[in-house]
Amino acid sequence: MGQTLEAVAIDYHTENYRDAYSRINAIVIEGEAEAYSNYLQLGELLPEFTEDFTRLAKMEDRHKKGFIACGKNLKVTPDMDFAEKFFAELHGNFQKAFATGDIVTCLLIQSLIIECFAIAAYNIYIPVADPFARKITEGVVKDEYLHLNFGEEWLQNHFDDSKAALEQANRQNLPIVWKMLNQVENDAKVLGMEKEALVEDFMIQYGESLGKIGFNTRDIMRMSAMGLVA
Ligand code: Y39
Ligand code: FE
Ligand code: FE
Ligand code: FE
Repeated sequence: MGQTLEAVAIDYHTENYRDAYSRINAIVIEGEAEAYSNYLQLGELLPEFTEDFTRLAKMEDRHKKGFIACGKNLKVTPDMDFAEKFFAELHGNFQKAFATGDIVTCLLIQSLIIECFAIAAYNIYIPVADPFARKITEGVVKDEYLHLNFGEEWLQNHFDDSKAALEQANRQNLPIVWKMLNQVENDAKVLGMEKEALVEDFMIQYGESLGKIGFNTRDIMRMSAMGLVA
């Protein structure tokens, strides 16, 4: 018998799939909710851009609603306690930075790290998603590129004054992302998403962003490897 090359069909209705989905879906819902409030807070820190940030925040709120619908469609109850803990460390660092008016760290956490994490996750998810979630996620990921772009542009325009703070914030926050990824590695795999693919997509996106902002290749290598362990 000759082997045929075709995608392995995923059964979206198994207990195993729905259990994993209850955590991944919750993470995405919580992430979108936090992104909403992060952008409103960024709008407070940068009054000349309040309108822009409010627009981005509204998109995040729409994303959250879309992903809530994806969970409902699969009759999954999102595990929001898990998701809140999942984001706690990054969320805490954003709040600390906000409290001291540290715009650069807030932008690095939300607009670079979290947006690149979202772009990687959504791009890897789309080909293996159920048809309903695929459609929603395709719409969402387009917005995430706009969000990433907005942060990149501000940081590019303030690169000389932000460089040191960006390096420090990267050193503090990038290792948290790798820990987060390890926590969901198994659940992601159940959904058809490989950790290696997620890391690769994140690295490409994040590295490209650092380059656009003004870092050289050597900086990018050093910064994106920060805290990465196997
Ligand atoms: O800007 C945004 O909309 C980001 C909040 C959303 C982040 C979603 C985080 C996705 C991580 C999923 C990990 C699955 C393996
Ligand atoms: Fe079905
Ligand atoms: Fe979003
Ligand atoms: Fe976003």
